[in-house]
Amino acid sequence: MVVIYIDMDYFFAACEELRHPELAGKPFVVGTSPPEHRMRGVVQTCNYEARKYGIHSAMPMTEALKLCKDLGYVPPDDAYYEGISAKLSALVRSRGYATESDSIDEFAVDVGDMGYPEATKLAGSIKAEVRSSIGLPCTIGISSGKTFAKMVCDSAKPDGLRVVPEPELSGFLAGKSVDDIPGIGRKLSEKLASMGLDTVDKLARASATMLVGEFGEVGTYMHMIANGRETERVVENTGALSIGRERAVRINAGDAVALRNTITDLSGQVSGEVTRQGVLFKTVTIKVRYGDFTVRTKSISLNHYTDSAAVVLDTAVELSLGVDPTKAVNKLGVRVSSLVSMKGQKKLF
Ligand code: TTP
Ligand code: MG
Repeated sequence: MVVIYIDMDYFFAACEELRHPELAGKPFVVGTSPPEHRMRGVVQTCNYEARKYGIHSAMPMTEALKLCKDLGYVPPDDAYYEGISAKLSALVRSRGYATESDSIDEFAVDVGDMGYPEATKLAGSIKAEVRSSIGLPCTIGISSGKTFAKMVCDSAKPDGLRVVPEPELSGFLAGKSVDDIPGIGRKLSEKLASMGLDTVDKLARASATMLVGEFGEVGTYMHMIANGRETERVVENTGALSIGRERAVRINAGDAVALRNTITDLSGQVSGEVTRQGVLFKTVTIKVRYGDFTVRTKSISLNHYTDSAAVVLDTAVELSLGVDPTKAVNKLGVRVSSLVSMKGQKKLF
């Protein structure tokens, strides 16, 4: 199986440069902006000029400013980024291959048993079209599975196109550190380092039984990846980015306890999936279907991305206060949307 993995470069910031060309070439960030004071916010992303100063996503704005005194700042405009993401999605999907997108700026395309030369040509034409018709740079990795193609893509940033065919995979992996494996975040890589496993090479030679004993399912995943065996498939989806859970119920909306219990359960399930997929969300929605089958949805959009389970629950509970207490309810749903992926945190190992 050959997978083409596309990840946009400094996406939100690149979108801003597209409509404000005067921003290009100078370091700037796109960051959350609490109404009281924007400098209390967090960096969402920054251009590569700002990265030279060590600035990165999720860094507090105050820290970023210490690293670069002349740092430019642009508030986020999610509707604009989502519009561009939808165009990208249509462009990538128009090629007709099974495509998975779990984040606003990333696409995994399963081209089946297409040979590497042909896949490289296809990737080159996608990259050129993203540049010519949307105006943005992206990086593309090609390899023998979704996780490997993503790692190849990460290694080729920015504005790169790199192919690592299966026979070269072990050489590619051997030079990597464990936190280059998608899903291995800081905590896990620190734990692995304390066990003497700081490189993919060492991880590959570690005992699978020991890794499973220590880390469960995650141990299997990292041992397989370290040994060049793919564990993840491309799961075709529409690119509609949300995570939701619904349940048929029979409650009287006046029964606040029953309503809250169901909302709590559903919120917990949604948060579990948010953690598993390693995404951040910005919008929480509840859906209520009343006994007469009328459906009502209500949403709250936060002013920042988060993966907090408490935020899902509190927002869903707040939204549920608007449920008509005189009616019966026969279905409830909780959903989060406006997703972005949190690099290195997938599955929160
Ligand atoms: P990424 O693809 O992780 O980052 P990027 O596209 O900005 O940079 P690159 O891929 O070249 O390294 O995330 C895509 C967008 O998601 C990013 O532009 C902004 C948003 N985002 C956040 O808002 N908060 C975060 O913590 C992260 C990681 C991303
Ligand atoms: Mg990106």
